[in-house]
Amino acid sequence: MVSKTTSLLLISGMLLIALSCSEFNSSAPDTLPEPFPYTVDETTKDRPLSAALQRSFHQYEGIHPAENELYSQFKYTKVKGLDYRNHDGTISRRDPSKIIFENGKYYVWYTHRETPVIPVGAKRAQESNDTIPSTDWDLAEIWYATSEDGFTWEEQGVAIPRPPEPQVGWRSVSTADILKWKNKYYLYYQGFLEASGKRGDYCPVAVSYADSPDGPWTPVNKAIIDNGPEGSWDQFAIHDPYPLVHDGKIYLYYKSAFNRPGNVWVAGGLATADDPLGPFEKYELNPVLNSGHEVSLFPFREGVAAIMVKDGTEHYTINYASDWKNFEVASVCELVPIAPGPFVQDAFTNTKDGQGITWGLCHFTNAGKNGVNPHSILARFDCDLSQAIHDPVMKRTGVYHDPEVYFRQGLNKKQVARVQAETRAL
Ligand code: AAL
Repeated sequence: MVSKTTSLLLISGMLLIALSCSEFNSSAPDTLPEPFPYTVDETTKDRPLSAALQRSFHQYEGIHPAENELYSQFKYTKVKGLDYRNHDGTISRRDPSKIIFENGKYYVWYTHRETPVIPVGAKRAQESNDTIPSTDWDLAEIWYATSEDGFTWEEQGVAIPRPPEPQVGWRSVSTADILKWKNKYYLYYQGFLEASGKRGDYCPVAVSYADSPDGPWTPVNKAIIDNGPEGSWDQFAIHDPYPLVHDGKIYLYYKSAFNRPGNVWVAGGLATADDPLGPFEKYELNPVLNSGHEVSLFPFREGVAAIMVKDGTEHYTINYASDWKNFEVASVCELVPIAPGPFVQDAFTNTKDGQGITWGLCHFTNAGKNGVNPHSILARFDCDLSQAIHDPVMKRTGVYHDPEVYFRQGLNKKQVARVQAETRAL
């Protein structure tokens, strides 16, 4: 015997099937949607859309880059005031920190290498010694400069020298970034205990603190963010420490490289702490950024935005995470600054409405030639990744480069041979 409930269920099931069949039939050719409209309005986003158009309406802030606060072009200016000894390769400045405004001027910290000879290169790192650097950031110190206008910089000298062996950073200190917390200043940086390139670019993160951005800096003399346990993605290197303040805590993003041998994957992680000297707790779902050779972020609205440079699937994009952990692609950019150190006005204000950025310093690592005068230089970039500024020039797409820029990306000999063989095989 079929119970009353079972027969009711059967009837409603049949009804549902009939209904969904009629829905299926209703998508027959005579009811195809209207063609996509010439003029897009408020209702367009709700019509049936292809996958790419779905993204235009639902993933990005606007259908046009001009309507996307997290899209920008980047403009570049040579900075004044920094001498490179005629660019002979013995002075290098690279990896600028974020910029802060204190005592009526801008401050930046960066890797400063001043060595009697040029670096031998990572592949020949075994030839490095106390005076011969392996890489451009070996045997380096953290220096700083100040500026009244962000274009002309006055070098102030060393902030963090190399401590004596065996303290963390004795071989080299590099790639610093700044935190201001309860009226004290903290510089986080890579502390090398061996010449970079010997086994890889291996180092933990160290920290020094001061009462003034002009120092004097007191080193903590220990790794403040340790490499991960054996077998984990950040077991060998913690690079590019980048602190911000969010939710009353220090949010420190960093980068590591892993998956060797194979295609090396460069990704970003997050470590948080209640105190600048730690303990730092790594987020359990690290890495949180899937791309980007250098780490550069800024509070934006309730979340945080990340400039993704060079490496990885999402290189040359701006990523955004409203919860500071789960990042999505917010825009695709070009000529993105390398190793950007932006001026982030609200980096440490615990803001829930981050204003964004309009400029900063970056570096060019190919200011000289390998084997001749290799070194890096600092440069200024400008952009409109800011809520307050609306600069239509920065929202254009498509940068025209000289044809020579393309032709410099020529085929190598092996590629030419391959191309010729392809033709012969036809
Ligand atoms: C940079 C940074 C880190 C690396 C090296 C020096 O651009 O990612 O600092 O260790 O390259």
